Amino acid sequence: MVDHASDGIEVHGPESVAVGRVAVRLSMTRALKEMGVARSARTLTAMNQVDGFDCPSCAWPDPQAGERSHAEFCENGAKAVSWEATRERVGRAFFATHSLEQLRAESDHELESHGRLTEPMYLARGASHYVPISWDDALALCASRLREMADPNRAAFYTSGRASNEAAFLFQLLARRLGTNNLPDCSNMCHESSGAALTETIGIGKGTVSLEDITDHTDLIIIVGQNPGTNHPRMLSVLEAAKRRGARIVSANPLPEAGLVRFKNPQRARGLIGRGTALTDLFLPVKVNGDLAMFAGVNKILLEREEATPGTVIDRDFIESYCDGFDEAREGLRDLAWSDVEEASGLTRRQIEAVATEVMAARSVIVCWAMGITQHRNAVATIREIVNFLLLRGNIGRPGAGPSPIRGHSNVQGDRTMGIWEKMPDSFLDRLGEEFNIEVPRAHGYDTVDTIRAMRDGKIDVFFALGGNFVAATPDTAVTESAMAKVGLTVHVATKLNRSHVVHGEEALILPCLGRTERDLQASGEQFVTVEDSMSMVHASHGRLEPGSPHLRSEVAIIAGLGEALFGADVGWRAMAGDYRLIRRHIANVVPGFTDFEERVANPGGFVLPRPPRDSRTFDTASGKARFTHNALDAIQVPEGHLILQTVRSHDQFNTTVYGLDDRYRGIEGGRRVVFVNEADLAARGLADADMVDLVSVWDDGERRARSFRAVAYPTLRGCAAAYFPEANVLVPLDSTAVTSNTPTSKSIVIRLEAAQPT
Ligand SMILES: Nc1nc2c(c(=O)[nH]1)N[C@H]1C(S)=C(S)[C@@H](COP(=O)(O)OP(=O)(O)OC[C@H]3O[C@@H](n4cnc5c(=O)[nH]c(N)nc54)[C@H](O)[C@@H]3O)O[C@H]1N2
Ligand SMILES: Nc1nc2c(c(=O)[nH]1)N[C@H]1C(S)=C(S)[C@@H](COP(=O)(O)OP(=O)(O)OC[C@H]3O[C@@H](n4cnc5c(=O)[nH]c(N)nc54)[C@H](O)[C@@H]3O)O[C@H]1N2
Ligand code: SF4
Ligand SMILES: [Mo]
Repeated sequence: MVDHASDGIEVHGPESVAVGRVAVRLSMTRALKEMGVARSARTLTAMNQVDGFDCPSCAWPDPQAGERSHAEFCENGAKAVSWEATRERVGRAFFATHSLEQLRAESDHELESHGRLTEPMYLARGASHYVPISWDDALALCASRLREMADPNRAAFYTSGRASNEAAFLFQLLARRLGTNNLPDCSNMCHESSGAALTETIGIGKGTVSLEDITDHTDLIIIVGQNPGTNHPRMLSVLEAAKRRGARIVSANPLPEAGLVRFKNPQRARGLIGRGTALTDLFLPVKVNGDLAMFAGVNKILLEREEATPGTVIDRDFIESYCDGFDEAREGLRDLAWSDVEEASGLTRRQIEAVATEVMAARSVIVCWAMGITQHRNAVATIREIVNFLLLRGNIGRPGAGPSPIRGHSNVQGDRTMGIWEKMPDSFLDRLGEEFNIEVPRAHGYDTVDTIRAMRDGKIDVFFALGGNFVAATPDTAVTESAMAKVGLTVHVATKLNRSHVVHGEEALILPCLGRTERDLQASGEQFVTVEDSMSMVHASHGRLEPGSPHLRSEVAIIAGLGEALFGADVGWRAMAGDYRLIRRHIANVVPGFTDFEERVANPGGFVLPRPPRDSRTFDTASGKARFTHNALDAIQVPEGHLILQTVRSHDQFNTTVYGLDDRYRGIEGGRRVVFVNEADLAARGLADADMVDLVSVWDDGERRARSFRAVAYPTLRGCAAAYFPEANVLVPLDSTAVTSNTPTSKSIVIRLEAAQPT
């Protein structure tokens, strides 16, 4: 990991107001710089429109087709498209003059800043530079390395959540046709814990809430472990609409995030004047990883109040008709000691009682969450406790109620639906095998963490990534980077140069692809692709801009080209690449909920996938009922003098894509190597704001060090700290993962601060 400069950082302290949608001036400055005037206008007006392209940034849903404004995007969406539609190019001349050694010395921000990739590039064994290679040769080389493997399980196929449904479906078909379920994806590091907990308890691995549930129906929205002002900015306008209707908002976060506190809506005339709308009615400064205790505490109070006045608090009819496991869960909560709840949550009993009071006043409740919940050792237990919370008052399967994990990448949810998962159920694999008349492997494959282990142990010959930035996004940077070097061939389908292209296997290929914004012309004419948002709406996305280079290929064309190089005519690779309707026809036959796919996706705004718990209170679990669970508190043991570090996104990044070095809402300017710590915790260590420190993480296999961070005194709870991802990934031990979901614990790393050692 190359460090961003840590000198020259300015710190202004956190802001309390966030601006949703277009922070006009800021997003336009960035757009004009990258794209120029005409391209900016053409690009931004097509974004999130019915006949335009889906914002490639986050997975927040769009309003109904008739209810969209002309500028249906936020500041960070504008940054994402500007970054993709930039006029900068990184072509063969650049690679001829930049050695791998030079490129490895650049930061993530610098690498991507060089611009869009233009043609396939190849790095031979032992070579110092990438050189151009034709598409035919690149695909033939990749195919022959895959064919030379002793076992198909010596390949791994990684997907980042920007891939379209069509590309993702073809990609999993390719892997399974080859004979492996090694399909790790970014979701393994993201909402895997949500999928695991929800599948077990309500029989579906995603949320059950729609946009109208928030805007029109719910009485109370609980937002935990999420920073919408930065990561899902248009959520703020939806929350504002809900508030104006009278809904209330409770949020819990170790950091007082600007977007949770107040919001100025720039799309309303009075939006930018004044102090904005106060969003959160009750804010809980919870300890990092304290949410399980908090929800268990709320549930305990609800049960106590029910006992005091039977028939008034919990929904007994719902529980009796639709749930099981209630008695065991109730016993567990009865035995829970308040001292443990307070200790683990960092909240007082009184604060937790205030949440319970809000809940009792609300007929319908929605819980939204993101990475602050999923990336902990006991993440799955926390989400199961959230489900207990919802089930107690029948807050599922009726308007304005339910679980709403807010997804990250724009199509990460769709990729899963399409079969990007190392553990797809047999029912899906059966249909896939029948549809294409192929033998489909059944043994589960590697997820992301297991892929790194396999690489490290010399068990991977070919690593093929459909987007993403594997070495920068994954934990334990030093371990992962050296694991990558043990792979025979690494292949990256990408739009921009990144760290995973310069930390490579023995041989490497970069295959440049079209981005979401670009026109996709194939044999049968212009194509569109489809995506699924966080609320299970599937809709079309039409690229509008001229491709960044005449040599770019679509992701679909690249995968189909490799399929043909490997298997010949076979399942009809070339035909599918020539006409994406053929892929959608196969999807309709294989993936549940996609009947009449082509017709339904022609609707402006698309269609919603079935969600049985919402649609009919049907729960496809082992028992056929929604399941209450008992979840023991499992606080992290923090040795004396240590802190729990969580890693967050700044306002100026999309995961490993670092647009700039500011984090406006948290008051940071010009640098990313900062660590946010409570002032008293600094003082207790003889430190003060602006001191330079090393972060040292402790784990049972030894210590890891991230050097030279500027300490920032910040209003986070005592005992907690925060730093930016991916700079802090070096501190996350590979083996520190969530129980059941195997998600790296990027939000709970035990560290201590040491005065910075000279490097
Ligand atoms: N602009 C922009 N948009 C993005 C992304 C991006 O990088 N940039 N990334 C996309 C992706 S892939 C994802 S997954 C989402 C991520 O969206 P978020 O989950 O909002 O992203 P993080 O920055 O990881 O923020 C985690 C939040 O949880 C809080 N938190 C940390 N630990 C705890 C805890 O134990 N309990 C509670 N209650 N809160 C906690 C943090 O203080 C922070 O506010 O955003 C997506 N959208
Ligand atoms: N410490 C820590 N680590 C984390 C997290 C955390 O909160 N803390 N969050 C985790 C989460 S939630 C996630 S989702 C992962 C993200 O992990 P990834 O999805 O692997 O990473 P990204 O940074 O989103 O990928 C960026 C790259 O995608 C490529 N790209 C962009 N657009 C396209 C496109 O249209 N097609 C193709 N083929 N390539 C494209 C570009 O080359 C760009 O460099 O990181 C995880 N890692
Ligand atoms: S909220 Fe997300 S999807 Fe919507 S415009 Fe902003 S970044 Fe794009
Ligand atoms: Mo994510």
